[in-house]
Amino acid sequence: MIPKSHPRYESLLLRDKIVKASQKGYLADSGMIAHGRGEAFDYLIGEKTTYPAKRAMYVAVAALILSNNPVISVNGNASALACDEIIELAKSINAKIEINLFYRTDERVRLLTKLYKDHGYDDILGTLDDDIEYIDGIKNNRASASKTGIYSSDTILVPLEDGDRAEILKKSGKNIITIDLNPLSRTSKMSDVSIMDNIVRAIPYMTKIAEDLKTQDKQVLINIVNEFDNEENLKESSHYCKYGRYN
Ligand code: PTJ
Repeated sequence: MIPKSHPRYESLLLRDKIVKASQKGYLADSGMIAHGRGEAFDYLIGEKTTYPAKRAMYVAVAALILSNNPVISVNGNASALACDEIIELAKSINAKIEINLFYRTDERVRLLTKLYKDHGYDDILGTLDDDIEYIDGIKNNRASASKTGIYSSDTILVPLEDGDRAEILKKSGKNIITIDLNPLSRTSKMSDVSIMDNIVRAIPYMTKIAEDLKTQDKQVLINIVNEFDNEENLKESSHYCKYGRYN
């Protein structure tokens, strides 16, 4: 039991979720290391959502609403930290959710399918029964995707994604949105929209934005997307790693 008065209460709660996911068997073995790296970046930015991250979230939500087949890709870490919030975002923007694991095993897929079911979501893609295809014919796990989900999607939200997978998705011509606390990661650099924020803050914020943007004209959303420069925004984001905590 973590006392609420602990100065690192929020951070310890997230660690606890990660530890429990590991004990339940759906976190990748290296999921804790990935979490630690994210935690370090979050500490540097003062554990607050920055202005450039908010800007990127507006663009991301606009792009997802404009898409024909938007998909939210989920892995062990994202599910451990934000399963309910991901389901809520998916419903609000009419996106599919797909299990997409870097370290894919049948057992982890089975456990994640059950997790989403237990949280009231039955339509998850990428399950053991799903029709899996290989992007651009690359016959390895990193290129596997559900036929009706990532394989045929135009825009994919890939939080906490490994660089290799992001690269394959990007090369296949898809619009890639990431949530990654590391602005220097290959995934952040390669994506069309990079949100440098903690997934636990970003996803609920995006759901709020969606409620607003869904009521706007299509042209307003197109303008939001077209006026965005991801490279510039990432540069601005990375300044917060140096100064964020001292603001
Ligand atoms: O569940 P699997 O098999 O798909 O594996 C998931 C991990 C995350 C282990 C796998 O994709 C991996 O190895 O990823 P990387 O290369 O460690 O990249 C994860 C990125 O997410 C890093 O840049 C971290 O800084 C970032 N990150 C970690 N925790 C968070 C985060 N970004 C946003 N919010 C977080 N809470």
